[in-house]
Amino acid sequence: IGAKEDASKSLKDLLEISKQILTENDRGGYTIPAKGLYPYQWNWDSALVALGWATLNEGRAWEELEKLFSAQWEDGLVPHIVFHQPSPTYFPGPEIWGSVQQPMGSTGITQPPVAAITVRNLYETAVNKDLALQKAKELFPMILAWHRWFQSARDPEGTGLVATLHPWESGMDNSPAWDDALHNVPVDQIPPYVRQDLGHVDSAMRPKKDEYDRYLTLLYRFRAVNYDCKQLYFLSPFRVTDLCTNSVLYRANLDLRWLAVELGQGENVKEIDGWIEKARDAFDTLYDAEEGLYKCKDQLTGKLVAAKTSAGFLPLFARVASASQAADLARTLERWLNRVKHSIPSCDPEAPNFEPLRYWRGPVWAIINWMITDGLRAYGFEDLACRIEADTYELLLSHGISEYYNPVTGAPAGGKLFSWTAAMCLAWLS
Ligand code: 9YW
Repeated sequence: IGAKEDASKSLKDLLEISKQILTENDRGGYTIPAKGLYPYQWNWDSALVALGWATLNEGRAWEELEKLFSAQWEDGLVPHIVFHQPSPTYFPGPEIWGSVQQPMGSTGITQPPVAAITVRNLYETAVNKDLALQKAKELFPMILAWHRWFQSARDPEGTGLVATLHPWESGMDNSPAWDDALHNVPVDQIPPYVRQDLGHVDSAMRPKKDEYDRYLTLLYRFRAVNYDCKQLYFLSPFRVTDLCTNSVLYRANLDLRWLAVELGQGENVKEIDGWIEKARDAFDTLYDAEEGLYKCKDQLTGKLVAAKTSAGFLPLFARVASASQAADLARTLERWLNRVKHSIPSCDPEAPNFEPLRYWRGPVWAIINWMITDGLRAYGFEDLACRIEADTYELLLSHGISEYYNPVTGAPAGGKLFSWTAAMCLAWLS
C-alpha cells in the first residue's frame, strides 16, 4: 500500500507541476513553449498544449486554437510562429521575418498541422458539449482552408505528399534527415546576426552555425518574394518530403473527415477523401522494407534520405502503414529501445552520427513518444506502447519537465519547464 501511495503522490506532484508550467507560460489565450528561450506562440506546440489545457479548463483549450488561427493568412497558411507581443529574447523575430500578410506579425512558413487532431480529441472528450460544438464549427472552415493550402502550396504537382521548404517547418530543425539537403543550400551574403538561443541553452544541445547560416539564407530568399506561396515551392533550394509533416497531415485529414461528418459538413468529405487516397499510395514510396522503417525524401535529388529517425515510425500515428509494415516498425523500434535506457531516441542509436544531447539528433521528445505510442496501440502493439508510456513517465518523474532528454542518461536538456512536455503529462501520462 505504501508503494502505491508513493506512486500516486508522485503522479499528483507531476500533474501539479505541469499545471503550474502551463499557467506560468500562459500569455493570455496562448501559451509560450518556454520562458526566455521561446517567447511567442508556436504552431504545433499550441495544438499539443491545448490537449493539456483541456484537462484543466476546456474553454482555455479552445482559446489556444482560436488564438493560433487568428493569425491565419488569407491564402490559408497558419504560421509556424505568431509574434503576439515583442520580445528581445528570440532570434529571428518579427523584424527579420518582415512578413506583412498578418498584422500581428508572424513567420511565413508553417509547422506540422496538429490542429485537426486536437479539435477532434477535444470535441470527443468534452464535458461542455455545447461549447465544443460551437468551437469545432468555428474552427472547421479555418482548418479546412489550411489543409487546402497544404495541397495547393506544398503539393502543386499533385504527388500526394506535401513538401517542407525549411527545416523549421518540419518541427525537427536539425534532424540528420536534412543534413544533405541543407548542405546543398548555398549560403548567401546575409546580414550579420546574433543568435539568442545560445544565451539560454548550452551550444552542445543546439544546431550549429553552419545550419543557422542556411536557415537564414532560406528565410531571406523567402522574404524576397514576400512569402508568396505560389513561388516558394519552385524557388526554394531546400525541398523535402518530411515524414513528420506528412504523417501528422494524414492523421489530421482522417480527423478532419470525421469532423466534417459529425458537424454536418459532409459536402467536404469527397475532397478530403481524395487527399487521403492519394497520400496513402504515395506513402509506400517512402517505405524501406529492408530497414523496416519509413524514410524522408529529398525532392530536389529525388532520393530517399539514408538517415534513420524517429519520424520514420510516425506513419503508425497516421494509420497509413499496412499491418505488416507496422509489425516491421515495431521490431525496428524494439531494437532501438534495447540500445538505450530511455525511449524513444530521435535517431537510430546505432548510427555513427547519433548525438544523444543535440536536439533532434538523438534526444527523447515526449510529444513524439505520445504520437508513436498512440500509433502502436492502434495497430495492437499494446505491450510496446505500455513500455514506452511507463518509460516516459519514469523519465519525467525523475528528471522534471524539460524540452527533451538524453536517451542514454535521462538527463534533461534544452529549455526547462517546457509547455508541451507538461501538456503530455496532463493529457497522456495521467
Ligand atoms: C527553434 C518550440 C519549437 C518547436 C520546434 C523545435 C524548436 C525552435 O522549438 O524550434 O528556434 O529552434 O524544434 O519543433 O516547435 O518548442
